[in-house]
Amino acid sequence: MNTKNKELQTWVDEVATLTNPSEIYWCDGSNQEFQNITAQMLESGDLLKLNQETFPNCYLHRSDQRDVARVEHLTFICTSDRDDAGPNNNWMEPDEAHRKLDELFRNCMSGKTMYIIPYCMGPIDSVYSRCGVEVTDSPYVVANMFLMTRMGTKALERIEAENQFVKGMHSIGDLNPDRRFIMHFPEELTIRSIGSGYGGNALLGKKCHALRIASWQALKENWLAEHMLIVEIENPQQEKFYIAAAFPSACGKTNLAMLIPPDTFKGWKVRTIGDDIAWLHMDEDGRFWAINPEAGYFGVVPGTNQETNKNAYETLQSNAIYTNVGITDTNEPWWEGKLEGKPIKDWKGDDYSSTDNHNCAHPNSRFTVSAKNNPGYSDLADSPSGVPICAIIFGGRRSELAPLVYEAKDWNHGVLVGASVGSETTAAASGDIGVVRRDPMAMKPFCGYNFADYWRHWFAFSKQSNNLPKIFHVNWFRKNDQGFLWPGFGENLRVLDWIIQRCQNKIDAKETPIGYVPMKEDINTSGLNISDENLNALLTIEPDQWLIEMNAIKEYFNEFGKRLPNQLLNEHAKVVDSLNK
Ligand code: OXD
Ligand code: MN
Repeated sequence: MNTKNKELQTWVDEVATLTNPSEIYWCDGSNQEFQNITAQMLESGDLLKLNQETFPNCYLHRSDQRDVARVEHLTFICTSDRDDAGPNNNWMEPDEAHRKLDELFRNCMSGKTMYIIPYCMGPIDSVYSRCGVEVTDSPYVVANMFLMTRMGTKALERIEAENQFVKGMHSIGDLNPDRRFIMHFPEELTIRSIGSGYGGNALLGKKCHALRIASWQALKENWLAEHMLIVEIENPQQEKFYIAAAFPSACGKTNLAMLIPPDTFKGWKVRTIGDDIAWLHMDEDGRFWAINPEAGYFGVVPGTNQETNKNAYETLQSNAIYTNVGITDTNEPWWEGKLEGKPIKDWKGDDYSSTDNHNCAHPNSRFTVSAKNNPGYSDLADSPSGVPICAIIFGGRRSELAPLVYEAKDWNHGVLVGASVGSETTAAASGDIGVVRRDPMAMKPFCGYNFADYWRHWFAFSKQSNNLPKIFHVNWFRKNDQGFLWPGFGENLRVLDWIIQRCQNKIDAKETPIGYVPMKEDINTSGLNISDENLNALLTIEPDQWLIEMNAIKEYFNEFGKRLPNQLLNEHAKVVDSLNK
């Protein structure tokens, strides 16, 4: 017996019988264990040492070339009733899914070690945290889970005390995309993933547990599990504000969470609570408190440098695992957007020269680091009660239409704003890039149940509280022929400043059919080189264009048929009426 928890022991025994490993190893989460795993991966070639003088304890992992992103077409929600998964998910009948997976998992670990990773999503002592156990045959997964979660003995103790955990079974299988599945069984609190070692498919605590399974649990238990960063902003008066923001993958969540204030914002401080996932619970006064269930970052590397994101850049100077970046002549990691170094090998390990016309790092190359590496880490990321949220922001990557920022008229209108998010696709998932698709609340790939029920769940909070956060929509990605209209990165604090002042009821705004838009003079542009023309374009609403957009949104909502909450259609109709006037 390796655990006092009978259910866990029985399940581990069953998995071992099916997968037939030559060894079973229970992870304790110690530094020594991490070092042992790293040493073993260096020996097997799974990890390569980077320049240890300039990048201490940094390693490079080159993945299988067909395994570089999330695979949404192979990701399934297996509920007994197909409608519970909804048109937003791929669905398979649970028994059929288990049969298929049993065949794929049979003997898949023979000759290998099976690692048992007990983990806790959220601070160990928070009532909001939830535990899980991931069984895997991948040492890379163990090393990444060590950086990304609170794992090992403490988590196991909590599981033994609580007697509840999510069961996650993972094997890299043969990495053949034809035998790759990421399956979720929310009714059984079970995840089964095979055929991929990529973070989003293989680190089961992250997308699979903390979003897909947790969103299902949140529906049943009246909370929210969201694809949101959480950022702490302190103004010169030392008042602190906590904002949660949902953007689709690779649209700048990590950058916003680690923002560096522009020079003209003297006395402002920005600290990170989380960069990808927020769990929100309502207190007795109707305020939402958020915890970050994760303990590390799995961030997109390309574009990161001292100027775009100094904190992220510093965060990945030590104790980082890089996946699919290139290397320089001095054995340092290299990626597009890095300001120094001479790249000589690309992410595949092939010779590379800067005159080559392909990328050196994969566009979805990643870094994994502990959150504590971040110079802007907020201690409150470990607070069991979380932080009180004053504003929720939705956003997408839209080169046209969506203004820089607008505020929803109230919570229910904000649910429409979130449900209507559209964004151009990125390299974080396999498939076409740059195509606008609906990504409600940035949860399209991550909501573990029918979006129609999800939106109803969101609406229900308006009846429970008069103290809800204000809801906003931002777009950093508007373009004209010359490029981006807004400089983004640290300058985004100018928009957060406006949002905070709106939360404090300090300033007015212009009412438009789609929501409240800033008066031009209320966006602090001091020290910013932006033309009046661009600022006007960023803050102007084009009713004709918006009517086309609202039509497209309605068509999308219609896919959800009778299950769609009427409230969503009412909110939609209100905006359309107002645009028609
Ligand atoms: C991520 C993603 O890795 O959203 O966070 O794909
Ligand atoms: Mn994400």
